[in-house]
Amino acid sequence: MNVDLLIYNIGQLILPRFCSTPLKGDQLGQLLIKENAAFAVKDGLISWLGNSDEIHNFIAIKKIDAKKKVVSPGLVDPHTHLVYGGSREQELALKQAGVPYLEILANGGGILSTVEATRNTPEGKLIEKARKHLETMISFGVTTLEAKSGYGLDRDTELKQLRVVKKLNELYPISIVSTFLGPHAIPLTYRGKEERFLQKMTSLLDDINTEKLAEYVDIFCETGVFTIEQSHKFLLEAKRKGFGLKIHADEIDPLGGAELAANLGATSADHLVAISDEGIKRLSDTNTVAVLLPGTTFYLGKDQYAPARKMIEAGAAVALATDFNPGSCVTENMQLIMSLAALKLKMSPEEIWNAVTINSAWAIGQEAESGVLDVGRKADFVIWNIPNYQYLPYHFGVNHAASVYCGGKLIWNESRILSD
Ligand code: IZC
Ligand code: ZN
Repeated sequence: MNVDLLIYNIGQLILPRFCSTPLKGDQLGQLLIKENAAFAVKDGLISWLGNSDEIHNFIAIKKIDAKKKVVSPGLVDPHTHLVYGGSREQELALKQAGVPYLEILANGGGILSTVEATRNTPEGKLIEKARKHLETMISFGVTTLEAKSGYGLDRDTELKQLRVVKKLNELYPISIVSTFLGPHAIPLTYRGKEERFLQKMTSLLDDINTEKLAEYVDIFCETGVFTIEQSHKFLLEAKRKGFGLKIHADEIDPLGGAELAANLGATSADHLVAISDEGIKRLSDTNTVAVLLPGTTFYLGKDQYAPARKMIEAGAAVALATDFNPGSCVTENMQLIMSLAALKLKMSPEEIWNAVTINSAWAIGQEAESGVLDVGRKADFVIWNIPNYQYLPYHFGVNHAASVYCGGKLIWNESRILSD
């Protein structure tokens, strides 16, 4: 049989399971590991998957000896604020002095300072900057991700950010799911006129639909930002217009964002550090994915992490993401998030691999395309420099990716530094 690519001698092939719903409860801890595996790729898709000793039937244009390494699906990062201007390193000293994140924002800093910088950065420069961050993400094994707007808070800049994501999607073979996060903060000029600001952001939905600039909407539902009632109103209107729903929920205060997400059939509820027991129960009753962001809790210097074990045991579908952004989690590294999930969320290696592949794909509606290696699926995969799948969360803070493939094509390789 003629194929484009044959990869063989795989020590452990990580095979997250595709079910009709995101993986919940005990299912999250089940991961199929196939030893001495091989698979073939034709026209960008996996055309065969089996044992390494069956490969003599194939004539391949290219053959890769995996040398007993671990291979997994490409990682999926379902929550990033990829596109922004400037940076906020001067806020680190404020954080060290104990000024809370929401206080920095209330004083016109934080998100609002990035808004200022993003408004002042031309589209071309935003593209160049986002490309660097995106390439770093890819180098850590990501082949599918989500990217939010939310640093414009006005029509032109929100659309500019979304157009940058569209452009990045054209420039790279990876998939970027676009989310409109217009209600990310209240501009100083709209203080006391929050309803008017929300109306203004809602009025952009038709333009975004017409230009096909986003599949999802999101809102920062938090004390001093948007209330539950405002979030409900915005999300409901977006749902009516055909958008999928996401929500920054219960990160700092338990406002009931998880319950709202479940009630509205949101695709995901994200953060959930302060989720209530009722919120956990409501999520468990639905397929709304709980996207946990332990990098943010770590970066904000907090001791209390999202109650991942409680959520998994209650039967909620859990996924993991970086939350890459210039304020509360400045890292593109999904592997670091996997280590934090082990150390801080007490998730098992099996749960973690499922949470960064198939469940994170569900969290952005990509479950039919990403997060699983199987015949007929897109050949997005990573070859890892690790002896077994448990090793990755254990050895933290470095890059274990040896090479990253998207649609059967090599898109990143560790040897790029040592040009041969
Ligand atoms: O720029 O601080 N939490 N939004 C909500 C963020 C963090 C991003 C930021
Ligand atoms: Zn976020």
